[in-house]
Amino acid sequence: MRGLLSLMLAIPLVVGCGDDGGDDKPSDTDTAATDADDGGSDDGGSDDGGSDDGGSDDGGSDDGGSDDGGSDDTGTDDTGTTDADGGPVGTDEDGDGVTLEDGDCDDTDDTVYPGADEIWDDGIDQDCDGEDADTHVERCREAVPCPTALGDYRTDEQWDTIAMCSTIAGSVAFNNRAFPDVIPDNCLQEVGGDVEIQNSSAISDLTGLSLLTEIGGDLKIETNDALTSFSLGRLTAIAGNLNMHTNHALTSFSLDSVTDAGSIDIQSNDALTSFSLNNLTDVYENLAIYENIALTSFSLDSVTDIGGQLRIYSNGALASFSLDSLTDAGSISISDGALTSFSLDSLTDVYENLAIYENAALTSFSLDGLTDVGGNIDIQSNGALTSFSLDSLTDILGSIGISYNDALCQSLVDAFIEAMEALGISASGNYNADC
Ligand SMILES: [Ca+2]
Ligand SMILES: [Ca+2]
Ligand SMILES: [Ca+2]
Ligand SMILES: [Ca+2]
Repeated sequence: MRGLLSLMLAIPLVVGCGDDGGDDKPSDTDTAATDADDGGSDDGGSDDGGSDDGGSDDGGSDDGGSDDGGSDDTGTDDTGTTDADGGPVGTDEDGDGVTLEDGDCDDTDDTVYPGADEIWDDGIDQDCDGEDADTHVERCREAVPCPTALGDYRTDEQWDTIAMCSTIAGSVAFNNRAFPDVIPDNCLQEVGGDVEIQNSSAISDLTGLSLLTEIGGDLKIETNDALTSFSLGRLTAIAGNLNMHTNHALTSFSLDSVTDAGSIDIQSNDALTSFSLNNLTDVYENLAIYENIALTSFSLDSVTDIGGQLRIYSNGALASFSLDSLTDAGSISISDGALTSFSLDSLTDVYENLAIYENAALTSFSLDGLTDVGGNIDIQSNGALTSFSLDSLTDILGSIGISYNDALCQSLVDAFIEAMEALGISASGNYNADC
């Protein structure tokens, strides 16, 4: 029955460009060196690429009883003759007097070894104690939790009062400020309420907040005309919403330790070309990405669940996106004029509606893992669409409507409707191409 449900013209559906053939995530980002599944066999525990390399684990640390330094293996030989950097086990390859096995944390750099002189604030751990020496971190070693009563912080004087606070229970706001051009370094790690950075014309980065690990409320970064990029690499939790909008100079941001958030709204950042939320797995409410006119692609390939709406629309230049681990979403709406492909290869369930409409450049799509839709499926006004496939669809509470797709043959729509009706699914399709 699966074949009957495909709707195709001469162009065959190709799911996931760049699939490396044997693995379970056909995304264009996976490679044999980094993916959990290389070459179609199992490297989650014992076997890599079909040839066993020692009987233990080459997923991360120790291969065949000979430690390769805690990093990944080279894919060649880790049975006791080659270590992580490709040289023989037990040799001091950079000549600094210490081998990997004896604790050289970078055996390709002779300025890095246990006991080496640490250079401050360069991002490199020279003395192999596990971290770079960081003035900001060092100054905040004496920081203390501050009481709830301190409340919100909006002026220089208020910021001075929290300079040595490691946690506060209230919100912090840095709004409506022309100066200074950076948020002062502070020691905040946990903020119980919101963190707001809004309407500030001079702030160019957020390094002053770089120690933040948890936000109990929302993170709002809105209408800041000079903010060009930022990274909050320690931030793991945003209990409320992430709102990023109308930052006209913002070209990129990364929040790579954040694992979950309430809603995420990325909107009207005119210069945004990339963002990175590489560890985000759960969005409890909505994920919306819209009207970011310079954004050409994005991937959120760790996201597995979106409790509310997924909405991608009106970005204008967005040619592709992928959410390849997403299995469940409340509803999905995709409407973007430059979109030529999208990848939702793990999607099985949409609890309410699925709408794909007014994607003028989209020629085909496949949602072959989708089995259940709690509402309607609407495929409408996609002017270039010639094929799609919904090969696993078995259960729809609402109906399927396919209309005003000017390049999609009505005869194929009719065949699709017939196949749906044979499954007891209500479907209709009108005003498609007469071919
Ligand atoms: Ca060495
Ligand atoms: Ca070294
Ligand atoms: Ca250093
Ligand atoms: Ca160090």
